[in-house]
Amino acid sequence: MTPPLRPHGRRERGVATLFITVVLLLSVGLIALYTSRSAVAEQRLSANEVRAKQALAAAHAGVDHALAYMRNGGLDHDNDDVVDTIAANTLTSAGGTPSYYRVLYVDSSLALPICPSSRTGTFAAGAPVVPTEVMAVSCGWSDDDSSVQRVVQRLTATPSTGGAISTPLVTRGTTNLLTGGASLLNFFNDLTVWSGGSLLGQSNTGKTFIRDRVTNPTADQNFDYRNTGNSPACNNPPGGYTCSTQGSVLGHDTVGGDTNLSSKSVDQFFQYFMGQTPTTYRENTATWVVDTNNTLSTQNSTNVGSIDGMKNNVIWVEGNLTLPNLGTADRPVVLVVTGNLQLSSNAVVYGLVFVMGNVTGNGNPKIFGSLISAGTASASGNPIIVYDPLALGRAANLGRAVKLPGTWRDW
Ligand SMILES: [Ca+2]
Repeated sequence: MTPPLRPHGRRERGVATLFITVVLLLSVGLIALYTSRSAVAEQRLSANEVRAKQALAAAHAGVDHALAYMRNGGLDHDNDDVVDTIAANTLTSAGGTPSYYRVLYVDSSLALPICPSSRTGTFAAGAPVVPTEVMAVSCGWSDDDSSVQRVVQRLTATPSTGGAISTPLVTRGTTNLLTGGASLLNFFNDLTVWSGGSLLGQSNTGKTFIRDRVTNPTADQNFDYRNTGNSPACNNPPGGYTCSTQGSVLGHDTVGGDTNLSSKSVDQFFQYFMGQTPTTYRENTATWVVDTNNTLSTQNSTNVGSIDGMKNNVIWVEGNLTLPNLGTADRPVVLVVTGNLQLSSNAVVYGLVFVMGNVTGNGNPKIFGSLISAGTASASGNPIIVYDPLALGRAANLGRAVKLPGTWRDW
């Protein structure tokens, strides 16, 4: 008797079904595994992307910090001739995850530092030697240091005068500066006083000096034109100079009663020399604003002492000022005083001094550059003003820094 075939065929079909089921289950399992793996990878990718964005945003914040710092007092706030360092910063987001940045001012002629993988790693570069134009190199890190991004941006100062100034003393009103023992010197051209008013009250000790064309036929900028001594005298002029005006005998180097100056309003007079209206200049160009009257809505300080010894800044003083030491030959200043300027000291100033009010006093200051007054100049001391094209040239580009367009890069 042959055994029935049916059960055997049923068993075979059962095995096949089981096999297919197992294969299907395996496939589903593999698909599930694959999907979950790629979901994890995607999650990781998007987390990386979030962290990269976080780091880049932090790096941008660093550049903005460097720019804001430079626009408010320049690169050397403590006047030690060393470019300041900006401390490392932590940013906290709305979600509570922190990010970090460190930013350096770097001389654009030097190699730019790369960002360390850890936010506490070494990040340093040579200090800039040209303090009015620098590269800001900023590194940003994500919360876990897994992403680090670098942003580089050139920061450059803007013009701080309206054009070349060629006279040691300019006044819109009367020039009475030679009443005392003032000495005005110009080694480079034959103009020492340019006045909208008359030149009054010269004493025998007030004098002007111009270049001695016999000993110095050319106006060489390498000549030591700043060496005037403490009390230059007409019968013994400083080296390279010759006396032109003494007492009431005015030399050809003095111009009085010029209606081109006297017909201007104070604002027009300011704009003529500084290239902008006073308000625009204060808001966009001044790098340090002192408000002694406490009438402005924004200022850097209300303490006039905050400007003592400043270099490489465009200083705006709202109110009156007694002239302090300011600038050096290499790091001059632009000083704007909206009130009166008192010369009662032995201050030494390099750069351009612009006074909206009157110049008064009786001190013995020295100004290497130019003194411009929208009022009158009447001082009885022994001020010495030396026209200084080198200091003025450097003072002409000290305005509030901007990001130089086209110099941004995130690598
Ligand atoms: Ca410093």
